[in-house]
Amino acid sequence: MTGPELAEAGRLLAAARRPVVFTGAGMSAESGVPTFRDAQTGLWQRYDPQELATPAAFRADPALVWGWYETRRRGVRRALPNPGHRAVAAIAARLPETVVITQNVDDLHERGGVPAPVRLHGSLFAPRCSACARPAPLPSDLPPSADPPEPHDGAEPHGGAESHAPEAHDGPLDPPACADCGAPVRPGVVWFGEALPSAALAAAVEAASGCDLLLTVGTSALVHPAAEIPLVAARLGAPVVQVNPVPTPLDAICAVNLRGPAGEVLPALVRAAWPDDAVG
Ligand code: BV8
Ligand code: ZN
Repeated sequence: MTGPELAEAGRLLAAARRPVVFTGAGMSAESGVPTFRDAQTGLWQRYDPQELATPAAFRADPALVWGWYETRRRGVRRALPNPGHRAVAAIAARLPETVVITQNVDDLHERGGVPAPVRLHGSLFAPRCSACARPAPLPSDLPPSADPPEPHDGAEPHGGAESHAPEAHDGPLDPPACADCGAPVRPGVVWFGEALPSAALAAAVEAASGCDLLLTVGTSALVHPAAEIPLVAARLGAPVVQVNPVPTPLDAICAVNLRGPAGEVLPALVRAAWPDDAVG
């Protein structure tokens, strides 16, 4: 990616001191993690993610919902951060006041070099009791028979049964019982209809209110209140730069819209801002 938009976005990034990087599912698409818009695979294609990701669905069929999250968690475990994740880490390394805010429940920002992103919607790696909220251990990842997993480097998922061990578990799975009260363990994510973690939401609003640039990457900006974070920054006069292959409701508030995949655009943006600091 080249051109005047990239040069302008590079200029804004180079001038920034307190940037916010706000990410959605598109950030991890090139790592092989399906976005919410992407069609589900296998058994799950029968279900709407927004229906499965609810307290009601878990109450109605805990094994179905737990199985879905276990399939997603195993998929993420096989995924690797892509050059976009590494470029975000490079921005944070160069500008220590950078705040990374994510809607994603994968751990690819951390594995990509951003130790503590603000997690608005929780994590696939923090199960807890659905009754007493006691943190629960992560289930062991591999059934005794499975071959060791092959790392997934952002290319399209490999073919062949053994590299798809998650599929072997692709289905309903009874959630473990809480060691304290025996209630079913649930994934540590925020479901539709549930409040966001107040500390994370407060940290996100504070960062967006004080930033001098907001970079929004790979989000359709349809889920609230997360989708309001870029609006907070724009309302307070910070330039907003969007990275997304397609237009979104945020286009109108953006100083620059970079139309392309995060894994290609973000490294190019870092090079445009700091030519002497090539990444990826
Ligand atoms: C709540 C965790 C109340 C679980 C998630 C105001 C208006 C309208 C509706 C509401 C409103 N306020 C509240 C609501 C209801 C609801 C909501 O927003 N509904 C929407 C659907 C209309 N919000 C809630 O329920 C929230 N809770 O309001 O509680 C309350 C308050 C107080 C007290 C009690 C209760 C909770 C919302 C959080 C739900 N949990 N995730 C899980 O993951 O299973 S949301 C989940 O979906 C993700 O975390 C993310 O936020 C969202 C998906 O959006 P994106 O990340 O943007 O991904 P998407 O697939 O949509 O788009 C991908 C984009 O990437 C695309 O634009 C694509 O073009 C682009 N792309 C693709 N490839 C690439 C790329 N970009 C760059 N590079 C690429 N390679
Ligand atoms: Zn419990």
